[in-house]
Amino acid sequence: MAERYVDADPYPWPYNGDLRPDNTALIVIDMQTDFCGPGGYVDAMGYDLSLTRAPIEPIKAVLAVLRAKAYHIIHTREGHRSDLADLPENKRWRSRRIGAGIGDPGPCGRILVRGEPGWAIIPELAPMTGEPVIDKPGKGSFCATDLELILRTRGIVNLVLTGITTDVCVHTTMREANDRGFECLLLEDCCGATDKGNHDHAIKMVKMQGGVFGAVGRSDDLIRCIA
Ligand code: C5J
Repeated sequence: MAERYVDADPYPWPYNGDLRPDNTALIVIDMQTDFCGPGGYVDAMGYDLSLTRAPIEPIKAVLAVLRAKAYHIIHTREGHRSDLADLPENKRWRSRRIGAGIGDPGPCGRILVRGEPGWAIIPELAPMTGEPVIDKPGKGSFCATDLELILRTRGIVNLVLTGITTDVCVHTTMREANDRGFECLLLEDCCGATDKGNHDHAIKMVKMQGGVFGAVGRSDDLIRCIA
């Protein structure tokens, strides 16, 4: 096997140099209108949309290259059943407290409800035919989903994480994946948070203890490595 590494921090990624299209997946997390579009959940909470929109172009560039090289591509969406049977009462209560009640009507339909316009992945990053889309009721992509089964079935061991938000759904997914033995790379310019400080600290946390959850890289370094 010819070893291949992405220039990353705190170590060249993946740890063993075994980076191939068939054992590696790009995960695009929650690039939905509710998290980065006008009238969605994040907008209703009053956060700066430019922060969660910042990764759109870098993700688009990575998607184009990884699709062309036949890497696995997987998308996720956070959302709930229309009867809200999978929405914990405390999650709903907290969201209402900040003026963006999950399940309540808004300019993009019912907030974070499956099938509503706000819940859809933004057109710029729309999944292509054959790319799995994981619907998740929580922050982590492994909780109450078939993501792990799909990854194991396909022999995927390396995960490249992108999407929003860095400190919530991306971080929770990275931690879940790391504990399951997946080798994770977070692309820092392909993520965004509702607060710049939280984004920066979430990135820093990954790099502690020799890479406690994996490594952090940038889209151009990944593209250079695999192009
Ligand atoms: C949040 C997410 N922040 N996709 N969801 O509630 O990070």
